Amino acid sequence: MSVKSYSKKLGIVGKPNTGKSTFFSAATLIPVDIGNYPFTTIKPNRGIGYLRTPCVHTEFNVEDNPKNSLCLDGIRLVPVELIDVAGLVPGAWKGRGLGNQFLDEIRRADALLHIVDVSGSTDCEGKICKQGEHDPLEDVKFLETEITMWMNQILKKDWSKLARIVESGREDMISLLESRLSGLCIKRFHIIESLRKTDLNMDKPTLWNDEDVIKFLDILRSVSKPTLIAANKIDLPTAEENVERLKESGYTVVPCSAEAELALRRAGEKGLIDYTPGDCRLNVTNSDKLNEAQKRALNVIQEQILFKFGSTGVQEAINTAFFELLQMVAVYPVEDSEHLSDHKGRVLPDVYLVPYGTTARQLAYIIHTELGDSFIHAIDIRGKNRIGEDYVLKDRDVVSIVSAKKRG
Ligand SMILES: Nc1nc2c(ncn2[C@@H]2O[C@H](COP(=O)(O)OP(=O)(O)OP(=O)(O)O)[C@@H](O)[C@H]2O)c(=O)[nH]1
Ligand SMILES: [Mg+2]
Repeated sequence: MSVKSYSKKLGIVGKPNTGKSTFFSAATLIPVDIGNYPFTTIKPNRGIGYLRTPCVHTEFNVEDNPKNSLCLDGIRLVPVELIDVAGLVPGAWKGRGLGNQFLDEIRRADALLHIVDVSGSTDCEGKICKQGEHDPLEDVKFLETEITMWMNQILKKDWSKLARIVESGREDMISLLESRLSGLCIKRFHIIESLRKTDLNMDKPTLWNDEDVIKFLDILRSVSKPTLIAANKIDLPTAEENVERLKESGYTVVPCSAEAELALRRAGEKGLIDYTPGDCRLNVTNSDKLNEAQKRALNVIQEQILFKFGSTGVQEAINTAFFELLQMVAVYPVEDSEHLSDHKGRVLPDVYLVPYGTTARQLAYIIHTELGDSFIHAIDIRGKNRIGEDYVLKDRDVVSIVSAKKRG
């Protein structure tokens, strides 16, 4: 199953030894190196994880045949791209550790999932320390600084030249920044939104001092690389209090145990348990094949993680990143509005993840340029009514696009 180019990428980031690769492996079921020491990962791992959303087939009382996604007992799993990168240590923007290599990998990420060791049992460089000794809030601040300083380094070289071009009236600030930062997946709307949030004079950039530039880039970072905190290792005793502290500090935080999720996914894959990622419970299906230690481990996960937190948090983190941070909606285009199928008769074949604000006609263009060009109107299957090109799609909409041309 491939992830189409319209899909967004989630970068899994953080200092070394926090559980990034464990999270990645749990989400993708790709076996990768996991180790209790810093810099286990050097080369990035890329893979496909899944968003979980209730499938509309139950509501429409039809049997579906998914093509670009999966459907498990009424749950649609929509593929998304995940990138697990090497750990980041303080000063990475200057090249410390695997510094720039790491930062270069997250250029193409649309959002970041910051895996924090919330138990505080690894120091700022990822070395094991006494449990609870390290403050995870420090890690959150440090990652932000590193990314802002990295952006600053990219821009600083040419800043005075850019500022002079703007003041001479040859090009405006937004277009200049857009072309300078396009390689970082920073779009025009990110720049406009960030400039709106500053009180700096954008017609007089030669007056901006170093601090002003950094202040602006800090805003641009938060707008263009929205970040979710995955408070990992909640299974350790020193974690809980830190989860609360992180939440109180205003960040979007999802408590999780990547290790527990990996154990459940592997047991599920072997047919030992019945478990869909994101579930709040597991069912042992093959108890004879489990030894006593495995039974105890599953019991601990059930009692101390699933019952207590509602899930392992891995699925919730991926869903929150796409649905809340990136404000995506999942829509089901169909060709045949009566049978909810494509031209081959496959029922509810595809789910498209599109940013909130996408219109019916824009969806047509995403599916096929020709479909966008020949768009006449669309049908909202749920409401059974005709919708125009400017209709803004909502999450779980099922739409059929009526066009002037029939696609072959
Ligand atoms: N207790 C506990 N340990 C975890 C959890 N997730 C990962 N670990 C452990 O943390 C250690 C580091 O895990 P990795 O996934 O290799 O961490 P990483 O962040 O990818 O590390 P680098 O690649 O070195 O940056 C391993 O010993 C894991 O078993 C968790 O949820 N709970
Ligand atoms: Mg790793």
